[in-house]
Amino acid sequence: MKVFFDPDQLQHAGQGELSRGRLIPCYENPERSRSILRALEQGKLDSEPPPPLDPGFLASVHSPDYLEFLASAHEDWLATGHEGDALPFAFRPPGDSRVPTAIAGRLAEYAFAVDSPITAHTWRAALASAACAVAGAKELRGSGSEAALALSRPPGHHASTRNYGGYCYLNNAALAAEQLLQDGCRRVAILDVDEHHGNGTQEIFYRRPDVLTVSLHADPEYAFPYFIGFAEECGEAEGHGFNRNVPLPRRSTWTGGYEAALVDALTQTVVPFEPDALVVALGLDAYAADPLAYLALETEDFRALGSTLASRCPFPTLFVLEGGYHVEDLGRNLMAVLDGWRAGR
Ligand code: Q9C
Ligand code: ZN
Repeated sequence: MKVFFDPDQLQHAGQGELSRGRLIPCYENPERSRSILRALEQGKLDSEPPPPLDPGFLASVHSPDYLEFLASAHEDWLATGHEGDALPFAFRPPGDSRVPTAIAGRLAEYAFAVDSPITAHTWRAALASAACAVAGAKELRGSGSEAALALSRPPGHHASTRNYGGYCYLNNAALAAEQLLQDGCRRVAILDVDEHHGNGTQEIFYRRPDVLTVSLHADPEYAFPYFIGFAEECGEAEGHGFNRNVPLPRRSTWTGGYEAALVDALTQTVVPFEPDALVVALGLDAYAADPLAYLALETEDFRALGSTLASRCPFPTLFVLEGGYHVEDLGRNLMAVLDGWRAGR
């Protein structure tokens, strides 16, 4: 299985985030990648850097004003007398329609959460992260590979057309899906198993029938991103019927609901869609010991998740890394999914 990773991704390292009323070191940090690289090495899997992205391709998912903002946000932040990481401290009051020009206002315009620092290296890392996902997509189509893995970091599934947050800036899985369509797929399914709802991915494809979006996640009734990810959101207009949300109760385990929900989503929604390729937005934060855990999967459950996907979804499959914040066990949990997947094929 080809694995894509670019060392530029290690350069995105925010100073801190707010958690439960305190400023703490960022959960989404470069050690996550290092944990995975160590596990790959032990499993004798090599990674390779992706070719650079065609910058115009980003516009297949994101709006030009948003891309321009991201590319210069940190420079603009420094140029106006700020220091450290660019972070929003205001949000649009309901009803106000003006688009701000000052950088502090533009951060408020484009951020939907305050958890995602923009550093001097964020743009370059986000580009490299997206490039991994796009290279993985090309690998499925170009080489006819059965599977590929994009070690995308920063993650992507919370980023929508023109908003960032939840540690995500560019929607890597959405860009991969667009690349798959461009390379001849008629239909692409995105299955999101990160424990948080993939709000960005849902929004991007909400009115389209060519990309099916299915997300299993902690119920937004109690979990981030709070406003979206409910079962009644089914898609709109032509996209009606092509979005499915499966919100799960707090601390759901594999045998206590997760497996049944996954099998149902695969057999009732993903497989009948007959996609030409499957993109798995692979978050590992449903791990019971994850510092952000709402759900309660164990390492062997990730193996079962991999084999369930492999046996029930006979489609070329691209794994795109999303969340997962238990740094020490992250690599092991990722390898469990891959081992399970190989065993299940
Ligand atoms: N300080 C992904 O897993 N913020 N994003 C938590 C706690 C939201 C997670 C705040 C978590 C977003 C890709
Ligand atoms: Zn997550």
